Amino acid sequence: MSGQWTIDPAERAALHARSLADPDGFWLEQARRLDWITPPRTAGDWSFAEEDFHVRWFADGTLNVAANCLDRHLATRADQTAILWEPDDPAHAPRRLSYAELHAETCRFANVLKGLGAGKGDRITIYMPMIPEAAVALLACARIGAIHSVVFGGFSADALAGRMADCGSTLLITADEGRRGGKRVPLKTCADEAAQIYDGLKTILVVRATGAEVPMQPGRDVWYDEAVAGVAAECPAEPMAAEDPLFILYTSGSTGKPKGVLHSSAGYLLWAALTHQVVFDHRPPETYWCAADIGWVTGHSYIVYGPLANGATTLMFEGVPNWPTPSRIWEVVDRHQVSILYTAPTALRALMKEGDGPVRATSRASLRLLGSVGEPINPEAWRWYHDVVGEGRCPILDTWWQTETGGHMITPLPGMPLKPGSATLPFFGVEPRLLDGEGRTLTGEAEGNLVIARSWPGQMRGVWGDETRFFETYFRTFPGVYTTGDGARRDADGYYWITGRVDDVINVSGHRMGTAEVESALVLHESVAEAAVVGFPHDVKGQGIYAYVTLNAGVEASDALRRGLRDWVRHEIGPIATPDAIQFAPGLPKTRSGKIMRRILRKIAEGETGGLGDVSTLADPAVVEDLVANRVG
Ligand code: 6R9
Repeated sequence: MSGQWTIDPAERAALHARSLADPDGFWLEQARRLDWITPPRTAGDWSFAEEDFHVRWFADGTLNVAANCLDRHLATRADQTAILWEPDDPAHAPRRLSYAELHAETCRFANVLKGLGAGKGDRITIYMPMIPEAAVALLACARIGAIHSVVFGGFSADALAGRMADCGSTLLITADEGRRGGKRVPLKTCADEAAQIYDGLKTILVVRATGAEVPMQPGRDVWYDEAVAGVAAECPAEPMAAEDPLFILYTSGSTGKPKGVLHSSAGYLLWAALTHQVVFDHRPPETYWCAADIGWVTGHSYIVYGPLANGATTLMFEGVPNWPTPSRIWEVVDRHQVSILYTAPTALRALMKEGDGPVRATSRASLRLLGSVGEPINPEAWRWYHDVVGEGRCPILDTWWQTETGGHMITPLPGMPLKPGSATLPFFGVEPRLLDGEGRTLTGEAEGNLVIARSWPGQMRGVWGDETRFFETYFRTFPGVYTTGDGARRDADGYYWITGRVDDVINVSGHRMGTAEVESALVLHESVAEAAVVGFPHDVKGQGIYAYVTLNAGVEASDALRRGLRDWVRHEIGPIATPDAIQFAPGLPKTRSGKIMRRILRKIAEGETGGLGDVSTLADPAVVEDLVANRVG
């Protein structure tokens, strides 16, 4: 160890260079971080070329992910807290599960799943609040080799049903209710509604979280606490091939239907564990807190798999950062002496609005490192995080990555010189490139499409149920490289600055939302003829959702209808998809071939009505004048 941090900038550069020059040596060495049943002799085996497209890592190795997160720690840290749970209501008591307890609980849960007929390769959907049983459910699936598909608890019954149908889940794990910011989330009610829509569901396993009375359908619904009574706390971990799928996670893309991103067992776990260890310079048994939800990839990699593989004490928070007071997040830091905090810019911007008082009212002396994820962090929020929250003492780790990448890709390591708003440099094994619109590689200082020129162990392995979609979505536009969908700029020091999505995906409060998904929901409404959705800058959410809606003939535009449409989208997808602005538009700007000109719609939503650019290809230029005149702002 040199100085305060484990890896200094010179070592970082040397390790990165080696990871690219000798990938097999580097990755086989790193693979020793995991506990293998059969250690691999091969590292990466991949080709991004269309005729020979494949991605495999450590393919001859076998292991079990849950055993890596639990069993191997029992000899050294059985009594250390594995999961430290902070409830929504600060008046309620926190819960602590030691590694021994988490192991026993996972085994019991796994045995219950087996008792319900689940096994290797089955898809199990998890729709849970942020309680320890959610993590236990993930680990229990991993233990028996079932593939979990977590659906964020804020998604609607429709969204839940669609995701279960897509991957053919017959078993759903949920809870009676969840708690968030003093409110109740009716999970079981939504699950019942989803079961009405998707009839392939055979069993709903219900964890008692709040104790609310919920209807139970005999023959289909099972209380977890009843099923687990008397069940053994030992369950052998299923040996899995490195490439066996660990989970599916649905994410939004440019098309209307979310895709089931499929991750592997070994490559994914190694990526989550290595990045968690190196980027956060993690030192157990210090308390580490990733304030995401388990429903997103950040929760998978950095609440559950990475930290537990590394023997961390991982804090799991049921609530929201600003309830019951705007000091809550900092109070939790003090209460549990958190060393590493990992959160999203949208949360920071919301808290920043409350001023420095709620932060200064707390100590935060335990903090050592501060992480950021989910969207570009604006320099103002970066400085506030650094100067006010961290009192200038903690490096800010602005980690750029995606559901598809499994873990961090472009990120600082502690000790490196930082620049507010830059995700800095690529992680080990990552080879970013910037391409212009024609696919030409840009060198030196440049701005363009961010692509990754080689495979890495944490890369997604496919889109569930669609053999060609993985290649078509990520490798068709620019042959031979992985297209991220993000734009980036590289400065004179080689630092990367992510500029945001270049496709039809918008980033609302750090959550990905496909514009086409919101449009599909809107046009399902009986009053709507056509809809076009774009993002616009929003001072807290990063981007807001702006919807242009053309009504059916004879339907009158009104504020009541506007509210109705917002509720409709909430019901169809979930609250995160609620449009911030709805503009009724008699017509949309289209080319003569009928293609909606989103560039123009984006400009109008952004309020940049002065420079609309070339509108000469429009079928009816008068449409634009009407849109500008009736902009909702
Ligand atoms: C981990 C996660 C991925 C998209 C990604 C990009 C944006 C994430 C970022 C960032 C700038 C960062 N994004 N981290 N942009 N700086 N540090 O968020 O996954 O939900 O799949 O979103 O989020 O646009 O393409 P996911």
